[in-house]
Amino acid sequence: MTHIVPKDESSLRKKPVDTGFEGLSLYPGFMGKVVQASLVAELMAAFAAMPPYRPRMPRTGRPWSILQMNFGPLGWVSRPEGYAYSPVNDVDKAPWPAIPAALLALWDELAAYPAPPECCLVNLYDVPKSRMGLHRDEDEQALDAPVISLSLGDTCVFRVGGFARGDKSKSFRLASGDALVMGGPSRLRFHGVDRVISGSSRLIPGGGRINLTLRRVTKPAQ
Ligand SMILES: O=C(O)CCC(=O)C(=O)O
Repeated sequence: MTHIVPKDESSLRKKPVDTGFEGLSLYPGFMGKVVQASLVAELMAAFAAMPPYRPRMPRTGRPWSILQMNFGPLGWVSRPEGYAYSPVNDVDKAPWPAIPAALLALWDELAAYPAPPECCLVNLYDVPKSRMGLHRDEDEQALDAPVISLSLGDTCVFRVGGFARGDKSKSFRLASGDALVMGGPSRLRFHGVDRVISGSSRLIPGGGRINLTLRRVTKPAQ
């Protein structure tokens, strides 16, 4: 199924810039301002019905510095016993809301994968010290599918490294509307968010950054 969303000025700039890593493609301003604003309104309505929560780290139980939520048939959750995908949230066992059409359209345009995403993990960087440590997205069976993320709101300093935690890494900025594809030989690179630059965008009421990460979890039926 093809998902249609309104096109705006971003259609003119849908070319990736060179990140220096094969399979890691950055599309600056991929989503234009009009679509970003309507997506934020849709997200806010969804958060009113199912509020984002502050997850806890496996083992230590320490709270994350970000809030999380999910859309889609499977949500990624961080629990004391480990990371998992779950069809319902851990708060009241309700199913996650459907993935917004604008994000399914983004996947259709960039993923080059024969099946839709099953998880849209929402990371909300709500306080100036919110960050995400270096990690790999490796809880999925479908490692042949890319991970695609969209940034909304304040710009962040995103870090990407190699295939071991201590490998050399480099950073670049992700601004509102930027889409990042991590696929092919870059699918399992370590990555994280060093910091968010407060006040760099006025998109989100009250400020902050929202990252939406689309993932295919299971292998599609042949
Ligand atoms: O917030 C970001 O840009 C990165 C999110 C991320 O790495 C993840 O959800 O695995």
